[in-house]
Amino acid sequence: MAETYRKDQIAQLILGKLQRNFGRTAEQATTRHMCKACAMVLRDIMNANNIATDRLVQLGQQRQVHYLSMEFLMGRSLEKNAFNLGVLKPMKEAIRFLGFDPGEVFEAEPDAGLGNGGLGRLAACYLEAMTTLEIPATGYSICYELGIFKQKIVDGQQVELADNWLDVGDSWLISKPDEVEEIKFGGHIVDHWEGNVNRPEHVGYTSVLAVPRDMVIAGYNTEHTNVLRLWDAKSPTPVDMSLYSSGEYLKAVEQQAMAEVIAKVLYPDDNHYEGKSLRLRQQYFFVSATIQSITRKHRAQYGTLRNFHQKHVIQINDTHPALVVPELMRILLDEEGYDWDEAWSIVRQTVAYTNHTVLAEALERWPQDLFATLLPRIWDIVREIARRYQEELENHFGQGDGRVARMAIIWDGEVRMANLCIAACYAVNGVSALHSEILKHDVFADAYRLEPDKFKNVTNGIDHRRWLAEANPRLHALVCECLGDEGYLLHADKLRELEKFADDASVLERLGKIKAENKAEFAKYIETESGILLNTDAMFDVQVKRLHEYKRQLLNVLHIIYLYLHMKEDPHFDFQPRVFLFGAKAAPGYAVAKRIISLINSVATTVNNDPACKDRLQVAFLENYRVSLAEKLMPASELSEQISLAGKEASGTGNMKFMMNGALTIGTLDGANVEMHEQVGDDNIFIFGLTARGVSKLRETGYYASDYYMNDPDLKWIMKLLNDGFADGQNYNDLVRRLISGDGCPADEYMLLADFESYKVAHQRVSETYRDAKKWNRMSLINIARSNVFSADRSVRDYADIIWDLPYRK
Ligand code: 26Q
Repeated sequence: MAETYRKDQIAQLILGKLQRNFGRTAEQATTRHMCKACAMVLRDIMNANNIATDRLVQLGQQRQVHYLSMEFLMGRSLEKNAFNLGVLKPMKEAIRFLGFDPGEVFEAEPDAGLGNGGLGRLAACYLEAMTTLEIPATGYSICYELGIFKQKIVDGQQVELADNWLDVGDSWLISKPDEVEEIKFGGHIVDHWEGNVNRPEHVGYTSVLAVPRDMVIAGYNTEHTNVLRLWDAKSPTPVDMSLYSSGEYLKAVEQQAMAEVIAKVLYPDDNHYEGKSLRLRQQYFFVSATIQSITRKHRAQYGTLRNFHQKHVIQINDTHPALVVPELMRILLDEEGYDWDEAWSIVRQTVAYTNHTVLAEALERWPQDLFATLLPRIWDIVREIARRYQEELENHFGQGDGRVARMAIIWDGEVRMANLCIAACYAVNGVSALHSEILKHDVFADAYRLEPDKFKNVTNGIDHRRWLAEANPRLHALVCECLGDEGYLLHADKLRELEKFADDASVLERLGKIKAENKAEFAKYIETESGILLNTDAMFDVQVKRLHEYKRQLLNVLHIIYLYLHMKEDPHFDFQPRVFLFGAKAAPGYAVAKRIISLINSVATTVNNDPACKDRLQVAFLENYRVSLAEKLMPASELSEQISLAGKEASGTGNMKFMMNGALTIGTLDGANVEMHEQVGDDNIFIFGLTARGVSKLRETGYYASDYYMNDPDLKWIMKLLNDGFADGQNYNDLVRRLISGDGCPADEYMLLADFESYKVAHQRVSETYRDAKKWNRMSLINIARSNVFSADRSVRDYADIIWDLPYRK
């Protein structure tokens, strides 16, 4: 770093911000003022770095990455940016010097919750890693006024509250009104033929303006910066009564309404597609603004778009930004006047697609009528892409072949976004080894046979600076002491050297002590926030993630009920004390998921108030699980529940955060769990349940959940309690029906009953192991040491090597 700051300099800068922006001295300032002032100080430093970075990238004419995602789940930035800029220590001292507590100032920052879960958090980790690796990259998304809802639990049920993050969060943003783009919706296309060249004209459309609000991203120990460009929606015309007679008045009202609603709120559906017109408008809005902005800058620098693919790679985060394909075509055809083949060739060398899910209900299939009405020119282009692709497929496979129908881009009145991406992108990747294999041999098997080289794997990773060094300072200190320096921050592979201490009794003891201290700190936080007293002598057994049936929180609950029933019946039931912690948001429209939240709370009420469970069994539902809560929880966790039905979880990234913080995993061979298992071996992880292949076979031969129920007295006992109801008077016979008889759909779709026995046995192994603290800590250390491969730096290097063909900092 060229410039470092001392405490007194930072204090001066903060005082200046307080005075100029809020007209206050430090004595008059609130914690919130202080938080905003600190953010502004760092933003100035980063802006200066950003101007320098921009100049260098332009001069070097380097190839750039554009990472398009409907979600960036950034969380908080103040402590993170200070850490990366190397000013955390002096900034904390300055805050203290000005009479504030740094911890309280950091807590005053709201999470930037511009995402649902895994896919959004991944984008945030990758932006950090790309910056640290000095790759010229820009993230693009929407500046949602309301991020993911805040969750409250009232009488055991989820209630959603609006998340107004911008109040403090906008201290990080800088508006660039001069870089505004115009986005056109609706209307229709008039063809103008010049000889045999068509010049389509878009008429009668409604405009929305896209205004950039840029968030500068700091990398660790580098002056390189990148930008997250969040597009805000504005109306182009003020509503003016004097326009009434000209017929322009209604148009203006329409434009204003259209503009105001587009950037209003993030759709809270995770892994679930709903064909809402507003969602499609959001997608086109941010994609069109982004492509216009990139091509405008490119044209200004090079005077042509003919070399566009040599200077840019566009990575799309699932199919949500798939409209880049027809939008880039539109610009090359209609604005540059290129012919179809040249335009198509540029697009095909520029765009790469990452798939994040194999769940059928998450695949985007837009009704073609909606498409045609909302985006008439884009619809024309997609139709032509689809027509040519289909012709190609028919030439290859023959007409009427089932494969042509399966691979079609437009079929049965719907536009299939995944097929559009497969046709147009030069690379398609899955997010874990298992998931990438499933894409090749199952979901996209036809396309794989056609173009096998297009299919790649890049296993997900996490920002280990945030999730280890910053979130778990005690563990960070121990790691640095063992390794001799902080080198692992830039070279995660150095974590492997920790293994030299696998049999060092004093290191193992300290590891145990750190976990105990982190548990105590977390328990204190929960007590202040919610009044719940956690038993810190018991093992912290944690499942935190979005609530989804395939993730099987319900399997965890069935097992807890099993423990409870046995403990009540037999006071001598041999049992290792546990605290079961849950955290999960349910999509507001996902009724079954909400029922499962309610069940967890009913079980918690029952168990926690039963004297038979005192000091042995406790259940807690943590309200409003989010990035900043995860940062407190991961360091305190001992057992990580990763229990999805094999083949369903594309990767998982929470699993990696737990591992890096020394929790042991109980899990199925799903997603990245498979690679975690490969890293640590059978002895250092608790694997149970069906494999992905086993699941397929069982489905083929016929899966009968009721057989498992009939043959297992424990399952019968558990279901009886669910039917009879809990201490709070709630019963869950709807969930029982879903498991045993199906309730209109196949019974137990996610095969909980098939995996129950094996899960129970794995938990017994967990308990036995936990009794031997030294053994447990040794396993924990091995997990930490071998978590190096799950650093986002490794993932980003993989993207750079395999897909982007770009150099990076060594
Ligand atoms: C699509 C259309 C309309 C409305 C919403 C959506 C939508 C929104 C979010 C569809 C899917 C998502 C989110 C998917 C997601 O988070 N997938 C997760 O991605 C992680 C990062 O790769 C993986 O680790 C997880 O396994 C995967 O579930």
